[in-house]
Amino acid sequence: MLLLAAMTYKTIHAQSSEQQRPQVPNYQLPEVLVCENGTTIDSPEDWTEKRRPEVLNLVADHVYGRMPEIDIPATFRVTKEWEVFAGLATAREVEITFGSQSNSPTASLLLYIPSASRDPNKKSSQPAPCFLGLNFRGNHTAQPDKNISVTKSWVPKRKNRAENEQENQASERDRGSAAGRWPVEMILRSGYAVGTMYCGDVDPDFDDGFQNGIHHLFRGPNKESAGSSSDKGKAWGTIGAWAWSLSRVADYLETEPAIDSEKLAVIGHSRLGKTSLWAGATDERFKIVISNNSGCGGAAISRRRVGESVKRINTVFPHWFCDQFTEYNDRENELPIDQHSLIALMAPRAVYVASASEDQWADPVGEHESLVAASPVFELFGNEPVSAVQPAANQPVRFGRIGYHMRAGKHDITLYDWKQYIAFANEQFVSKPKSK
Ligand code: GTR
Repeated sequence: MLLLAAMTYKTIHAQSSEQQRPQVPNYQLPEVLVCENGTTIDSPEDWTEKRRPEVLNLVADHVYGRMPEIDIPATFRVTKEWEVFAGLATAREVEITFGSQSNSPTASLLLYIPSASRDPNKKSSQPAPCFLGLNFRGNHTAQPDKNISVTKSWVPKRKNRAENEQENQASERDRGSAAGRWPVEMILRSGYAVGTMYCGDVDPDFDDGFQNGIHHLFRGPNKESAGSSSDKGKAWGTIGAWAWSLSRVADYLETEPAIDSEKLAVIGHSRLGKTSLWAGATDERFKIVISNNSGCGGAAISRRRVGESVKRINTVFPHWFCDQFTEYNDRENELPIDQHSLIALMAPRAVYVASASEDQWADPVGEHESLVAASPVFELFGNEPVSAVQPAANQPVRFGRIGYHMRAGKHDITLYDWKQYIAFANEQFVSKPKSK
């Protein structure tokens, strides 16, 4: 099923941008500031204490699934360290072991730390703020650097594989293939650390009934809090597992003195943009949350049914969300929340959503609308309102803690996108605009 999805993906994106705009059904978004008991929230305190926990639970129960309440510890081991870009930074590989069983899964974090942030001779050296995001096919795809280990985990098949390559195994051939998506040197020169980890090290991206990846750690007679037995429809899916792993990386970053763990920005593209949003919602240590072309089940309003629909995503990717989400196939209006509710969970931290003009599959209008609809929550904290007018392509806009742009072009994350994220992070982290 996944292979089919991968093969048809490009075609779908291209077709949907050529097709006529589909009719958007009539819909009304659930009121983000109205509590389940009908009271309207009008103070930051009431949002934080009363409404936010409700919204978080609703988004978990109806979209991504509940994260297990069991505390599975992660342990960290630096396995490799080397200099990159003529001493500009240190690259480091950290093996993260989830749990303490003999078959505990491990993932490899690739972390770049600017040398300026760890120079023992410079009294002035400051810990660096850090971008963190998962990648699609292994850390070795992020840079053409022979030192980066090639993942041994399952990877999606590539079209036109060489004959001697094993199916679903990463190979040298892919080294640096995603370097355009990870402009590491530019990020470092801007004064940021950057970390990435392969999502498939945590949970392979196919529907296997959660037999592999980290899910099995949460099973067993005394481990029902994964929701697997008592409340099956609400058990977490793969996006939940990926988001959980980003929090374990944040645990590690908190132990690293060269990283400023008060300045973590979580970022992701497409399915991993859905993941960064859910990670930002569930873990408030992420002070900036960035969604790049995340679309359906990410930043886009589900009720609009433009591009990818809830039914389509649940059918092609049955493992991403909780089973309860399938209840809304063709019945989006019955969702007690919509994706603007997810965006609202970031307040009063900073959130940036980006679309691409030719990516109608991810519904740029719906991605923008979720910011507009979440704005009243940020406004409670003194943020300026988000304009309802969608900006033209390549016209980034900022409204205090909220940023948006629609890049001209296709579904992707590019240098242009990263430049906007860095400019936004500079504003949020360096000049630190204060909320009321
Ligand atoms: C597509 C899927 C999208 C998006 C994308 C990606 O096939 O329909 O929701 O997540 O994959 O992750 O590249």
